[in-house]
Amino acid sequence: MRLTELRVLPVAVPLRQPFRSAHEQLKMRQLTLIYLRSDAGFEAVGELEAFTEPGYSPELQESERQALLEQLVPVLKAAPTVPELTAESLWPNVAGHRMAKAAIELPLWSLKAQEAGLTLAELLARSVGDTVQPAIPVGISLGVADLATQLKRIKWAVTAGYSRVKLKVAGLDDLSTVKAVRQAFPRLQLIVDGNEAFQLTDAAALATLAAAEVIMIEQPLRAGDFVGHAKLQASLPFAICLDEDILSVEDVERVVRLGSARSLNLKPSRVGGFVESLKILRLANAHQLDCWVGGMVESSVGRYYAQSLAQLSSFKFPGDVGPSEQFFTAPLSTWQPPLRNRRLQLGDQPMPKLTPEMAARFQRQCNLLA
Ligand code: OSB
Ligand code: MG
Repeated sequence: MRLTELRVLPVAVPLRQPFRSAHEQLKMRQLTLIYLRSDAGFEAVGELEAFTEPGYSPELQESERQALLEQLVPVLKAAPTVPELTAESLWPNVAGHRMAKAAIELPLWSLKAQEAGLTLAELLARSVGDTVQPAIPVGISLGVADLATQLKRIKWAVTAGYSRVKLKVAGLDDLSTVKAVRQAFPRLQLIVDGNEAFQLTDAAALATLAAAEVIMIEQPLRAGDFVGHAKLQASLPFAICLDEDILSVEDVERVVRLGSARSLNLKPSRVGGFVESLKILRLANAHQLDCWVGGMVESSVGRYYAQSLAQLSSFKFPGDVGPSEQFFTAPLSTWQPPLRNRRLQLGDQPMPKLTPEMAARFQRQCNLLA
């Protein structure tokens, strides 16, 4: 396969309501869309998922767009054909910049799937000897808010068909909200996301969440603290799930070796693409680490990739991969999978088509491979 076109379009999409985490308050989602066209005429759009604030990751929209334009695209342009998507990196001489790499690697997988006459989920499943689920239960991530707001949101989410709720917390004060939510919803599948807000000295306070029957807590401590997480995991009666900490399969090896977590939130953009994601999935499966697919407040375009990965039967726990309508009013694509009968109906989901307006804006951007 040869690439004939690569176009880049920065967009800013307003959120319905601010999305608050321990890192930041997100009001406007800045994204960079990447359009690819192959010599056979297949098209795919990818999305650079980095944020504009440096809380979640040091990779920012601007820095990753620059890396993409100045480091990644020239390598593609110099290559006669697109190499196989295997364990070998497409950019062996570029360190880091995982979100920039994923913004191109993911749509390359979509092109390969279209060439092979497969859905993206089928191609991913074949690569690891897995099967595809036509419909999947999904969870929802709710930003930090007071109890009344969370109760109202959860009532809506349960009615809308979500199977699991994740409550973001920004500190010890928010733990009482989690406990009160449990009182109001005795049977809800409930998890908590700390986004690095806690310290090892909070271990006893965090352990009290056992009474609220939370299934897991995501990334309670600072990223990089694999030893701290191992100590905390040993003292908690429920699972730790790592998010910010997992950038590569080597990080997962460290988790296994140290016992830092029992669950992993896998985001293809955070780890640099699907090749690394599948390596992580294999290793997690081999060590009984419960792996599930996370979200990055993607548009419907970016969500397609996370949803396709979540279709693999290895993923049992509901991911943060519901319709992106949760966040945005104006969709960038013409179709999104519906949440019906408490399942996201993915079926043979094709690469989403941009709205005519978005497609026209893209065509006005220059072809960087010309
Ligand atoms: O910590 O999982 C996180 C969104 C942005 C950055 C980090 C996280 C999140 C979410 C949102 O929780 C999940 C979603 O996109 O539905
Ligand atoms: Mg998280």
